[in-house]
Amino acid sequence: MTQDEMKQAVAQAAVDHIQGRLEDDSIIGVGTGSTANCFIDALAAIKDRFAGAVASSEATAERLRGHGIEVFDLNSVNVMDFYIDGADEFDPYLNLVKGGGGALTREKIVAAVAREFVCIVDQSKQVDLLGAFPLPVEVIPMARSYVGRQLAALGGQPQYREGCVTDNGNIIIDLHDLEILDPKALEAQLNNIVGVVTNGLFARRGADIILMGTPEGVKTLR
Ligand code: ABF
Repeated sequence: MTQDEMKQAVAQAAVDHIQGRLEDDSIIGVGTGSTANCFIDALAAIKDRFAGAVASSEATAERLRGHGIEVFDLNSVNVMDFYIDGADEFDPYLNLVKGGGGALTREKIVAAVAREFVCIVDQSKQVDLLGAFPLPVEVIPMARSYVGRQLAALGGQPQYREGCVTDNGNIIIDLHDLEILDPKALEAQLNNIVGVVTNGLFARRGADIILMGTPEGVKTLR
């Protein structure tokens, strides 16, 4: 099974996971990235079974609309049963690193609203300890140098992501070479640096369930 086939398999598994619990007025939170794109394509087959979606990025909104799925502003949504999104890394406690695609802030906001966060990944994302994937930090542009110095003081190697402007008009600094021993504490610590908008650790609100694509089929981790 190729990596793309594993992504398609977990995308379909996510549709199977939610479809029995959808109502006509359900709104689904939808993430960003190639695995989330597979989910959007699979979701299109049941688009008449729910009201629409909230998108975590402009790219996702465009893909949803391309399938004829209505995209709602999050501020008009009170209840969201599911958020479905990929990840760059996950550990045995379902803590995640996200934001390789640059959409971390909107992803974290939509995930916060959802009752259940269903994370869809292929097995390449599974790690014992987070941190091999550079941790993305979204930063207000004028704070770039200051935040970079603060991140270096934590022991990692901050690297400005050249040419990347987020959907919110901010920049990304990727923090390399940091072993993340306490994801919840680091998530809070990073958020306390002035100029940081958010960071790619999803530990305080990690995944509720992970659907992982493997060559033997989709595994469910809770
Ligand atoms: C988003 O897409 C992310 O937060 C993560 O950066 C990325 C994973 O992408 P892919 O599914 O393409 O590996 O979910």
